[in-house]
Amino acid sequence: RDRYSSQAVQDIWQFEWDRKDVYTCPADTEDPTYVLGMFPYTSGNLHMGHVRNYAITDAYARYRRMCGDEVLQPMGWDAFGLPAENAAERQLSDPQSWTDTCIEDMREEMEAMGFGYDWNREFTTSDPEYYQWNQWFFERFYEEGLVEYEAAAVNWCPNCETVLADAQVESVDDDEDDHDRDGVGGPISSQGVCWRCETPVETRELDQWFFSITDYAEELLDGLDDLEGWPESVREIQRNWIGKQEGASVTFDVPEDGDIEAFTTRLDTLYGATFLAISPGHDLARDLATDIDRVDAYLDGTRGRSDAERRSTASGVDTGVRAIHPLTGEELPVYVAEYVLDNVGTGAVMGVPAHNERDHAFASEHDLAITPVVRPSNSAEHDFSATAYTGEGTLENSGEYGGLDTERAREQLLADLECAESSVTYRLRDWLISRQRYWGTPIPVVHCEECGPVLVPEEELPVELPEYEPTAGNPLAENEAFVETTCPECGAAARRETDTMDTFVDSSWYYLRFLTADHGDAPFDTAQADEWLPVDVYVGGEEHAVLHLLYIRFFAHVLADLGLLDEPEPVQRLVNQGTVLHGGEKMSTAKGNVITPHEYGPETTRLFVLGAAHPRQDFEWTAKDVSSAYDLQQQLYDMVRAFTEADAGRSEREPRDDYLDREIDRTIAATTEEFDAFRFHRAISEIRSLAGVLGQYVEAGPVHEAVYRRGLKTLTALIAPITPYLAEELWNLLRCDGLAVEAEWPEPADNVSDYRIERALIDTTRADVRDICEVAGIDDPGEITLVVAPEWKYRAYETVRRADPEGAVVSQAFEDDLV
Ligand code: ANZ
Ligand code: ZN
Repeated sequence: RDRYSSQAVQDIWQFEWDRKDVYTCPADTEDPTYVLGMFPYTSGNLHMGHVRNYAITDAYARYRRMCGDEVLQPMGWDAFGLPAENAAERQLSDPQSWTDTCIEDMREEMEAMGFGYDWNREFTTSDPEYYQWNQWFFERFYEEGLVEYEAAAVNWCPNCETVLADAQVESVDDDEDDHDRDGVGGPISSQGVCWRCETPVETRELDQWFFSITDYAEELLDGLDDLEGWPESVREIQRNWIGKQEGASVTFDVPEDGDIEAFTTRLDTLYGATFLAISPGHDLARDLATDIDRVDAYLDGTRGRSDAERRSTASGVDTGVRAIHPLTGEELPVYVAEYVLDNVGTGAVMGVPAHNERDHAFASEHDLAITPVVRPSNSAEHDFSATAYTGEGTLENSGEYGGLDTERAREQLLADLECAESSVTYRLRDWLISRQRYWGTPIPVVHCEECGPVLVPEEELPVELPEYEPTAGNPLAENEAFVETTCPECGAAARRETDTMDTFVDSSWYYLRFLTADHGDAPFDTAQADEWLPVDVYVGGEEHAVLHLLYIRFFAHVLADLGLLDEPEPVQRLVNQGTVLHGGEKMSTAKGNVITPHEYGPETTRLFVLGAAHPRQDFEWTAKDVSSAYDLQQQLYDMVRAFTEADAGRSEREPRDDYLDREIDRTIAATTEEFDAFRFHRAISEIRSLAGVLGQYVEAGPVHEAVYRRGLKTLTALIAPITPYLAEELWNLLRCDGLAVEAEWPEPADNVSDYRIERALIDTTRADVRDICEVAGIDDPGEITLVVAPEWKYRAYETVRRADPEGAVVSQAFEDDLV
């Protein structure tokens, strides 16, 4: 008998799909179901992670299309960024041609995989037609006061010669390119390594461009509560990343030098403050450095250290300045200390060594007083000279506030004190978008000696990338023709900004470009966006929980405030997919355990990656499971071939035809439920088990022509979203009308309520079924019609319990339904 091979038939079916424009979503469609997979970096070939991502997306899109929805499933290319530039350097080619080659290859691979994209909407982010809108957004954000240009200590990768966002710095033990898997702990960099090349990251001070995402901290936090279609884990990671802290800011009077505002979460410990500490970047520290040499020297010594290093040192310098304690009137020494971070809170802390570990370490180092003011509630003795007590308790040594519990004391002090105001800080930092690299969107700014930074006028956009010239540093900065320009405001000679934008800017709004990909006078058509958004389903790797998925929300919130979008939340339902493992490790070129999608043929791969596990879970690539995915296709193909070649069957009904009809209905109902919930692995087991039942049915004697045919047709339709070429072949063999991928999703008969229970029975082992039949007095185990009849269900349950004393899966499923 013939072997089925998708490679042999894919060209024919692709031609048919094209001819009938199956995947085109016309512009006048009313609110299509927008199904989107995170578009790929053009960094080489499709890898198994892409294939899994897009197989999930495509199966769902195809399922919705068969259900009768208009579907928008586009694809494009995230082409800017380090991967392209580094690869271009390695291969002694320029990023543009290298990117073009990647795109050609990847598009071909996607087509071979049978993904049904609307290619009319394709675009590449490195094309000026796309990135001009990044520049346009930059200018709108600038006008809204959402862009800052600041000298800042930044993470610097000496190998890539670029600044890295905090989240692009990995801790050393992280998996390769699993950057920021958890994201918990906030965007404070650690002594990490570059997420791309694993070189240890250094710190440098540079003038940088930032998007003020912190202005949206509260909104982004609030919005999470309503994102019910997002996994709770992702929402929690975003909450931690935003890191809202409620507390108070306390103003300490500093005679002669004004005052110092300190942020604290523990106002209740105010009586225990024995010193103040300000960060090296604090305005007062910079002022004092001009007068006091030892402060100046100290500041010099702290440059170039990461936040994490700073957090764990007790170094500091007494400025000699004294601040007044607002309650006791005592004079408190003011230190400059590294452990106080520049951009957290107000950059100043009140030091309470008795109740804060870092303050304790600092006080021990500098011989400062440790004054306990909170007694632990469990009244256990605490050795304050050894450690701080950081828990809650009862106030002591705190004047009229003594005896209050800590929470009450915070409220009371806040109400009473003039110098204390309630205050909120966030761990979230502004989004550093500057990159000192060539392959990105040029930041549309000109630096003029007279006028400072000036926006490039809108009519002069895009500022296009000049041709690539390899250099040691940033090719843009070395390119005099690019750099030398005139000031748009005063006409004097000026220098063009040579930083390019973080590639995450490109991906923050690309889903909007797909709506109207050739729109000429705006980034997207606002009316279309209001109709078609939000994205109904967005599928992508779980490692994007913070960076991309926070930026995409930030952009939409800003665009909504600019009046360009109705809805501030871009994505209704988010599906995060887990990792494909091989030999227990993530597949990666570095580990040499990569399996390319084409080693096994497109549909075997699709069936396997969807069948192996729930999308959320990691799974292992095993040869055994792959071959069982192959066998399923062959089994279906053989069944249909045999049917079309055999003599006509019966036309009068037998009881086992009723059973089969019922089994077909049950499979439809269950598979539909599984597709709705993205449980393709369970949908595939349903399909597999119906194929098994059909096999037994054939073996038991002559088939009822119409009933059996319905079984085969149903199988074909149910598997069409997963193996579309195979489905077309079977559909064609069965002489059904039209294309399988455009067929109507099958409907079950009405009375499907008992299906789950019946499923539970059928899922029991063969021995269990025999037991049930024995108890029920049925001779032929093939005739399980009687067993699954509703009136039997309770009795059957009892039987299964006896057959399997553990009762595990079966009784569980029963109990759910019987209650
Ligand atoms: C006084 C105090 C007393 C604090 C106490 C805590 C406990 P965590 O520690 O994560 O809860 N803080 C404020 N600004 C800072 C900065 N720029 N750099 C470093 N530390 C800073 O964060 C809140 C605490 O971090 C704040 O509350 C402050 O120390 C410190 F028994 O103030 B606390
Ligand atoms: Zn000027």
